[in-house]
Amino acid sequence: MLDINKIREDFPILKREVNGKPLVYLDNAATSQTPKQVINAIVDYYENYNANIHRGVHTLSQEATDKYEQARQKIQKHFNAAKPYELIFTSGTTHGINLVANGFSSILKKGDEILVSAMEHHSNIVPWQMTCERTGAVLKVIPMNGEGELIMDAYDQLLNDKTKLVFCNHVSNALGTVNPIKEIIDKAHHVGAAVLIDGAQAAPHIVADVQKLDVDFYTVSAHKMCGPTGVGVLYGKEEWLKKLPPYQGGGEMIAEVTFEKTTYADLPHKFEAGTPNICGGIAFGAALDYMHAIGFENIAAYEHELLEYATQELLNIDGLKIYGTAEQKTSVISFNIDGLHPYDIGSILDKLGIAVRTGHHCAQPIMDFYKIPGTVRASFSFYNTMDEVDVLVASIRKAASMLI
Ligand code: C6P
Repeated sequence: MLDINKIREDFPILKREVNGKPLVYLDNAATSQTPKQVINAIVDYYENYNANIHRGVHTLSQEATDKYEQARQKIQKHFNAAKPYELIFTSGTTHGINLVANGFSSILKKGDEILVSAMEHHSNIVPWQMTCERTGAVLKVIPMNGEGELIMDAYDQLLNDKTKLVFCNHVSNALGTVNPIKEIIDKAHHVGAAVLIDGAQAAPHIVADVQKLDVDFYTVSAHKMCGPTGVGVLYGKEEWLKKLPPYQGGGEMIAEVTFEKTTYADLPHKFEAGTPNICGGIAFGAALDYMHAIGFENIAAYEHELLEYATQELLNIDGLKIYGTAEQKTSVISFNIDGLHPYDIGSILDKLGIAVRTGHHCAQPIMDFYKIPGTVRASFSFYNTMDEVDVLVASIRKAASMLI
């Protein structure tokens, strides 16, 4: 049992008003809010040991380096990676995917096939299209059904010895579907293909054990799991990270540089050119500490209650249709109301203090599948309350009555 009122005390922003109403923050899938424990870690860094890392002999630099590398180890432990250097600090999920997609540009050949799920975020589509353009590899799509679940029989049909890579999100940002990634990974490995899982939307709710999953790449953003923006992590199996060329060149990623030739640093530095988001990495570690103190199982159980209650209450609203009705879902509800534009509903909800996301959610192919311009998306976190669900439902009814 979580003490939600006590948890809410950790999030200063939840006390503010928006348009004269108490803030009801239901845009957690876009970015989560930041507890004071994480804010304090950021302040502590800038007040006490702000310095560049891995470079200086001076005390501040060594302290910052130690804290940054401790954060990497916390992240390693969280994802149960075999080695700390299998975790590459990035600016977020988008960066992690681009790093891998760029690396595969030098591995894929004309006619190779790569499979993508029908419910990807644009950041797990566009980098691969760019890779296909460069290499002549072919992108094929694993289709989904009306519930927003992948059609696994079709996946079986698509896999063959030309398949070199499969990429899929663990959880869909627009639908909330939890995909059967273990099955996806095992089947891909059976034909010798590597797998990249976009964990951006799973990470706030589900702990992924990368060794148990046997996944080749798994990537997340800190800002969706109580951490700051501009930092994330790419997990890659050591053998893959050794095989891929560096993504960016610059300081920190080299062993030796002459004008004739450069040799690269060992992992993880080979992929970490330039001064990283030092404070962000340390704060990411603090965010993981915070979430573990609450407990991911407790979080998942409570968010499931929020999902069930909100789904049931929303479906009582005339003309409301939910997109994404998979059996396995996180606390994301995408919906529309007959005859109303999602943007209009979102704008009225904002006037009533409620933050939701409207539009295509950077997943246009999903909207095309349902032949809709977009949805209203309410996404819940462990600091949301059942009362906030009631406020959301009453406010949607009000918005609908104003618009119809
Ligand atoms: N989705 C949403 O509102 P970045 O921006 O790099 O931190 O994460 C990109 C990303 C990748 N994959 C998935 C499944 C995602 O949901 C996101 C980010 C936000 O749904 C902002 S578009």
